[in-house]
Amino acid sequence: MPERVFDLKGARVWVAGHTGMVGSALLRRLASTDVGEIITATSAELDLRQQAPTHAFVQDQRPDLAIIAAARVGGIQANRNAQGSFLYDNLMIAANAIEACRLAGVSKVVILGSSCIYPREAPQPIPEEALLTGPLEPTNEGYSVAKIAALELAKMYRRQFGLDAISLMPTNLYGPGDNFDLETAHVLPALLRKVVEAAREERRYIEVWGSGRPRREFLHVDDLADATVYAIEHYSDEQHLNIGTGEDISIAELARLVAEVVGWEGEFWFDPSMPDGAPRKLLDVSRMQELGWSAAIPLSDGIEMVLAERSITDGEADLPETSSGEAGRRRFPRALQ
Ligand code: GFB
Repeated sequence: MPERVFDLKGARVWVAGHTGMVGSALLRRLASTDVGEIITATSAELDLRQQAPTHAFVQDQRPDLAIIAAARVGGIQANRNAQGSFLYDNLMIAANAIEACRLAGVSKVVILGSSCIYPREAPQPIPEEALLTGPLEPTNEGYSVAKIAALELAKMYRRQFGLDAISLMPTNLYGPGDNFDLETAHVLPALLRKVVEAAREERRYIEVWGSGRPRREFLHVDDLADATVYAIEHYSDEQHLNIGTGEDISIAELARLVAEVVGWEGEFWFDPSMPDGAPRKLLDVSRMQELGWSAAIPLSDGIEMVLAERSITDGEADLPETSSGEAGRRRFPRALQ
């Protein structure tokens, strides 16, 4: 195991975006470490798109470690329909948060991106070096450009100001607290909801967008949270790191797997009028493996874990409440209460 480069013991940790799927997984994971204090603010308390309140918050709270898990996220259709908002919101969140951390002297900053930063036709599996080597996938160009800008800002602030910022690029995520709204969800929660509802209503068919041929890699968000803590403790460099499982599956195969886990035996209708998006996005995860970390949750187990969530099995599938986790000593800033 590589040497420890950051000690979480007693650290004051700001998790930006703690109510989201990634942020709440981070709170669950951090609860089993010996961090000193977890600092959070909801988006109603602190709008990270606003520079002055973001800078004031970080100056006031003075975290030792900041994990920037706040983002505007969504599936292929949400991205395609709101490219400008995905670019603006994510750009502002990243710029304000990173600059605020630099000004407040935060010891370590973690930037979370996405595998969609890579060119549409990147070699597979995609090595980190493929960044900025070709045109992006058009359905999520706004989101990708914002995430590329964030990782470049982190890299340049490391070079110019010595900020210890690391950037992690997870593949497609799923898990508890996911978005199950069919218009804006990613494929896995969307298919899970469609199959659960078809089983409940004894329907024989469900609709799957696109051709079913694109391939995707799916990482359980608890694995991402574990990788994040591992990278915080063991990594400090400007090179961004891919986080994934190293395995992918076609959308048609995913639909069959979800049906199998749910125990539904119907058929799939593919809708070619809906976009396929990138043909494939399998990450090369050798850098993280060499550092000593690998994903632990197999896809079928992960789907079962999500299925066990009350929210999609109790008949109230739309937009389940995101959990803010049980991270123990959380403290809301007095001024924002
Ligand atoms: O997960 P998804 O929305 O995002 O879609 P991307 C993945 C694939 O699943 C696409 C197909 O080929 C979709 O056409 N698909 C089939 C479905 N049925 C459905 C369905 O019911 N709902 C959805 N959503 N898809 C997003 C990016 O791309 O992934 C973001 O737009 C981000 O920027 C995120 O990177 C991780 O993998 O295509």
